[in-house]
Formats: sequence, C-alpha cells, structure tokens
Amino acid sequence: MTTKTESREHAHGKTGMAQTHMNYIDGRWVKAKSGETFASYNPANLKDVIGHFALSGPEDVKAAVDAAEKALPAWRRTPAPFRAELLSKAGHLLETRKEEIARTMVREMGKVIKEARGDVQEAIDMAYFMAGEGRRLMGQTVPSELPNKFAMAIRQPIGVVGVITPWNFPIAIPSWKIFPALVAGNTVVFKPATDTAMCALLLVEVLVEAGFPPGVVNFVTGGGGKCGMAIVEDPRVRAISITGSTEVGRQVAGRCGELMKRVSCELGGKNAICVMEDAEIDLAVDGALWGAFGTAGQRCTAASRVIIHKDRYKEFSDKLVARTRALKLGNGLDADVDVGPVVNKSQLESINGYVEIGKKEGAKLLCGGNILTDGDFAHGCFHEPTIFGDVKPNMRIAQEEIFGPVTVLIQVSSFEEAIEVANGTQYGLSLSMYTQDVNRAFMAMQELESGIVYINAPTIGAEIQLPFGGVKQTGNGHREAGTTAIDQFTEWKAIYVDYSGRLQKAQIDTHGVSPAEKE
Ligand code: UN1
Repeated sequence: MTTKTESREHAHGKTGMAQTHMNYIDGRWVKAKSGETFASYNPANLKDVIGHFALSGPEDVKAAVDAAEKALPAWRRTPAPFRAELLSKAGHLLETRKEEIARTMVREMGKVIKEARGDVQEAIDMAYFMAGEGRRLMGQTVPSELPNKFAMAIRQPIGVVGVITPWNFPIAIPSWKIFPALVAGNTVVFKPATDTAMCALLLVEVLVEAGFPPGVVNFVTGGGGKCGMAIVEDPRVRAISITGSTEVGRQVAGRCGELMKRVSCELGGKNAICVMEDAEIDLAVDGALWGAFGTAGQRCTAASRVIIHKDRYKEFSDKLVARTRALKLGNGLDADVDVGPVVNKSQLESINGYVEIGKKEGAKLLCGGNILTDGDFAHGCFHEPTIFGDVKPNMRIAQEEIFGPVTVLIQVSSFEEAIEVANGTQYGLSLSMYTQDVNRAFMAMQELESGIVYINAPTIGAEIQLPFGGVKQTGNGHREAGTTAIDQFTEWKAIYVDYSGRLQKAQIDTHGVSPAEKE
C-alpha cells in the first residue's frame, strides 16, 4: 500500500511552475498511458496554473477497472463495520486537512473560503454518517406465509461502480457517492471534473492514507468523452453515479439503459423561492440573496427564480437589488468577499449569453449584467450578480439552468399561481415557500413538485442525513445522501430458509388447498 508521503513523491513532478499529478490505480500513482496531461487553472486569475493532470483514455480506464475488479472479492467480504472504520479515518483526516483542502478549492474553482470549508465539512459529515451505516446496512425480515420458514432480504454490493462528479462541490459530491459505495462493499473508479482535478486528488490522498486497500479506490482524470464514457462503456462497471448537466446525464443514462447498467443521475435544476404576501420580507430577502448568489449561483440547488406576490413585489425587489449591489466580488480567499469568480471562461460566456437572452426577451435588468474586466478582475472569470425583473414564467431565463449569479423575479397574484409557476419547468430539485400561514406551508409541502422543499428557508443548504435529488428532468429516480444513498449502491437479495424438513409450496399449500385436505 502506498503511504501519503510516497504518494506525494510519486504524484508530483514538475511542468514549468505547476506540478504534474498522476492517476491512482491499483494502489499506485501512474501516468496516463498516452503520457499526455491537461491543466487546471485558478478562475480568479487564469495565469495561475493549479497543476497538470493525467489526460486519461480508455486504456487507463481499463487498468482502473481491472484493479477494481481484482480488489472486489476481498473487499466485499470485508465486514462492513471494518469498511466503515476506514471511512471514519477518512473523516478524521479530512478534518485535519480541512483548511488546506478548502484553500485549494478556492484557488481551483473560486467559491469563497467559508463555503469551501462548508464543502469539506459536508464530506466530513458524510464520512461519519456512512461509517455509521457500516453497522446498519438495514435489510428486511418479514413473516413467511408458510410455517417453519424464514424470509429476509439483505443488501449486497453491486460490484465495480463508476463515479463521475462535477466541479461545483468538488469534495462534497464525490463523498456523497464514494463513501456509501465503499461502505456497502463496492470498489470504485472515480473520475472528477477536469476543472477540479486537484481537489479530487486531495480527496484520493485522504482515502489512501485512511488505508483503503489497493484497487478499492481508483482515480482517473480526463475529459468526459474519452475517460468518462470509457467507464460507462466497460461491461465490468455495474453501476454509474453521475452528477452533471441534464444533457450529459441523458447521454450517460441512455447508454447505461442499453447496457442494462444501473445509473443514478443528479442533474439540472431551475429552483425557485416563492414569497407570499404574508411572508417576512427581510427574511425572504436574506434567503434569496444567499440562494441566488451563494457559490456564485453555481449550485444545482441555486435559487435562479424568485416568485413574488404582486402586493410585496416592489418592496421585495428594491430590497434584494440594494443588497445585491452591496455584495463584494473578488478572490474567495479574501475573508470579506461575498461572491467569487465563476469556474471558467466558457461558463462565464454562457452566463453572459443568458444575460443577453434575457434582455432580448424583454426582461428588465435590475442590476449587474456584466463581465468584469478591470484591475484585479482582468485575468479572472468574474460576473456581476445579476437580477432580472418583470420576468414571464415562460422566458428562457426563467426556464433554463444558467448556473451562475443570475436570478429572475416573477410576479404572481395568488398562492395557487405561485405553486403553478414554481412547478412550471422541466426540473424539480429544490423549491421553497416563504409564508407565515401554516396551512399554506403544508399545502406547499404537498404540492411543490421537487425532491427537496424548504419552508421559510432558501433552496440551498441540504443536509447530508436526508435524501438529496430531484424529480422530472433533474434525475432518474435515485437519491443521494441519507440512508437512501445505500440503495444506489446495493442489490437486494431475497433469502428463504425452510426449516420444516419437507417440501412446502408457496401460493399453493396455503391457498390452493382446503384446510381439510391439508390434514
Ligand atoms: C449541488 O448544487 O450540486 O444543498 C449540491 C446544497 C448543498 C449541496 C448542493 N448542500 O445547496
């Protein structure tokens, strides 16, 4: 097994100023077969190269799956409480390295330092929560319809699982997938987003140091097309868990469907905060500000729509605009910065493209709208927090996921209309209702079409002990986090033990025969 010190020596070579890092396969740090690399950049200053990483393709993926397959028999037979102990160690190591990892995250993808710490904390929480699952992994026991017969269902690992993760929660989201997969006895091939390969590498270092045996966790870096799809295509990979855009999710899920492979997708969102006429407006403004512009709007759960009752629209929008104008943009390592850069140039352009679309659609730009290019912003990917008013529910900016610091305000005349507009997109991840009326609150819990509902709180900030995921085009019916995460990574096995000593026929001996005949 490779220790952390060795891994650092193996993993780091020099290319110019930044270091070159490798894949981790079968307990060893190895280069991509092609020898090629790609770079990851600081979005606050694109001249700052975070590192170079292995540009992996199908051959590298094959080696990773070979290793995962080889490690599987011993790992699946390792008692779950022991598997869980290693996760506890990983949780502890993440705590020890929390600040270092958080700072790397800010540098690599731009979120502000407080949020980066929160991202690592989410993985720490997940490590301890899933470690607890190692002593549960609940099955079912049920009465048999026949005498002297025992009936139960147990969970078993699926096998080798592929984990494909995005850049917006570079430590938390991999932990939501890798930790339950491991505690349930699967082996893993992990491919992170290229934009956050460094963060992912730090997570892998933690797992290596925690003592997971060689081949149990394998790490390959590279693009979705050559590297990610090679994981999807390999018949030995029995399940895929992916978080990404609905477009990519559809491709992956389609292919997995053909291959009869389990796939769980966590995809786009067009989340909304509803603000009713009886809401506490300052509380709702606080929530909208955090929900829309936290992580520069780059959360699947971001509040990219705010639906406001017409009686409070002006008051709400004036307050939100004033608060938004006061947000400080900058490098997320500065403690007083509220909003960092967006992840890369192409995302910056796509966000600004939506601002142009909004203007053309006739929405009213209330604040923001620009890419910042002056002074400290010159070499980064900074977009002003942006609010559109007078938005109609069917406009593209109210229907499509922008994934940036842009939110839209929509006026409605009633509670019923608010629910209808909130539900009126193809997505269904997170919806929120601000009201003081308990009946309306319960009605909202019942009627909002989303995997997550908040009352008097914004659309972001899900906790790891409850299911996370969405309905409609947000996903394909699976949930991450909570005990439900275990469902993604286990197969049910139903077991019947007949200790009657004679042949008993289910459905026949109890129903096909009269009690007299039975005698
Ligand atoms: C995501 O945006 O993909 O609920 C994840 C939240 C975070 C996770 C967001 N705990 O906002």
